[in-house]
Amino acid sequence: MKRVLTVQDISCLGKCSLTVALPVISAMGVETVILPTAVLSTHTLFPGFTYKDLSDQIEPITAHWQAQGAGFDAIYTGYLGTVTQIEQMKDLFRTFRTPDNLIFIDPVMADNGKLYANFDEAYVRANAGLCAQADIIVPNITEACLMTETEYRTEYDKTYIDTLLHRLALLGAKTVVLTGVSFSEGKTGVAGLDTSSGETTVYQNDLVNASYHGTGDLFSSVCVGAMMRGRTWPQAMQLAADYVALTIRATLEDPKKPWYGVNFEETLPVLMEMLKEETKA
Ligand code: PXL
Repeated sequence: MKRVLTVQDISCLGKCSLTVALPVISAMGVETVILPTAVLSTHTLFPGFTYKDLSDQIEPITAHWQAQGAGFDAIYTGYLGTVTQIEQMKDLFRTFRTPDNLIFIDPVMADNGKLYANFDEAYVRANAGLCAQADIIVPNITEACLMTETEYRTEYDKTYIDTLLHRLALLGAKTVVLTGVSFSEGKTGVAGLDTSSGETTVYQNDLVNASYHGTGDLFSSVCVGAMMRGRTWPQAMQLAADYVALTIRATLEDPKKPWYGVNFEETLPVLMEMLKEETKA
């Protein structure tokens, strides 16, 4: 069984970061080791959230793992709270990177043209620096614009996305995937660039007209899980995009849906079927 280390916060209530990554990657048949960077009462879209920084735990926890000879087939970082923690990730990569493992970075910090609470320009620059260390990065368009100092647009064409992908590639990751990319009305999806071949891959599915918190974390978790289960990155991003879309659809049908996240718990059995189907194909 493959083993993933995922590093992100615990938002106790809110269906995002570790409360998504741990159940989803585990359900995909991949051991999931967690390193919580902070404990929050809720994610930062709730007013008045509490925040306990766990930066001082990162070094002793990883030192203990090292002493136990632990290793990881992938390291997946998501929401990190501070510039200090971004710097700590560089040390963590130095310690646990091997010639074969996958460094997957989701530079979670912004959406819809805006930074999340508590983040600033220094945080953006630090995240851009961290992306240099990745095998694969999966920013949304807002995060990509911030890191590449590109004007954020809600209406764009293929040239704009192509330019963004190539600017992201200059940050240094091997594969760059942009999420939330729509090339026609009623569609949304992802666009990726493999920097070694120069090949671009686009995947579009039907747009579900609702925006939900935590769907980026769901997308990344499914991508990492699928890659650990032997999928290529284009196969993984396609599976993840399809699964996120069907989960948003299922959530919309729930009369008691929460405002703060999607009902992935309800659709995990479908994800299991999708994984089986792909294995047969
Ligand atoms: O889903 C991304 C995310 C993760 N963790 C925390 C957040 C957010 C987005 O706002 O606030 C604490």
